[in-house]
Amino acid sequence: MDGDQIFCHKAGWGWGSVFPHLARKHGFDMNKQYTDVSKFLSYVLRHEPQAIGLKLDSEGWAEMALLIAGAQKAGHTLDVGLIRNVVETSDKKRFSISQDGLSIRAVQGHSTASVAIAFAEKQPPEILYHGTATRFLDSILHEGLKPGERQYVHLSAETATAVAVGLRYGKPVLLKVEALQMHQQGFRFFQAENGVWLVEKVPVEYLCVGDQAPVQADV
Ligand code: HQG
Repeated sequence: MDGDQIFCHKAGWGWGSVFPHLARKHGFDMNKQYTDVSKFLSYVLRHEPQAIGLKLDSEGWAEMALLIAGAQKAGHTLDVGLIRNVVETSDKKRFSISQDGLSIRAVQGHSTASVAIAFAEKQPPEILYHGTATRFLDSILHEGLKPGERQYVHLSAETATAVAVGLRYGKPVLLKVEALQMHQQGFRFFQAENGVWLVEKVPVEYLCVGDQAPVQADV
């Protein structure tokens, strides 16, 4: 799984978000602070809510107050302002906060079985992309793309995002997915609110490596 499993155990995240000018003056690295908090949120809202005694509903929502209290007990000081800043500045818009401001959820990427978001089914574009590392290629070309510990295989409409995802695991390789063709043949596609495309699996015959032709299935 990705780096979102790793998070910083340092307490005292709160003040830099409240006094950003002081944070800058004292050389406090807010980017790092936000990244640490984002990884912590990914960890508890996608994978291990029970690690801080948190319960998610089936749509993935957690009560903000319980999240903050659970985090505090585990030694991580959070506050609503800091969480809002992290959510608003998230490059991939990983999280969303409910309209009443009382709840928060990860919009995709879950592995926890307690969450089953009812994503709306959607027709995908002709081609979607998946970024992976060269070391996984043999296995992928043998058995297709599988979701691993997550609930879905994640695909993106842009090559740059896919390559960045692949880079996290080693030398990146871009896979092209014949998404529309899959859809026409009965595979269900979903799109999370941050634009990430989700599908249960991608059989090998719908995959191309870079610009190559689709792979012949092993049957
Ligand atoms: C690989 C990021 C061997 C797959 C992104 C990937 C995404 C196989 C790894 C989100 C395989 C799973 C998800 C097979 C797939 N044999 N390896 N048959 N099938 N794999 O982290 O897609 O920054 O669960 O290629 O934006 O890398 O975290 O999935 O390398 O949406 O918010 O198995 O993570 O979002 O890894 O990344 P992951 P992913 P965040």
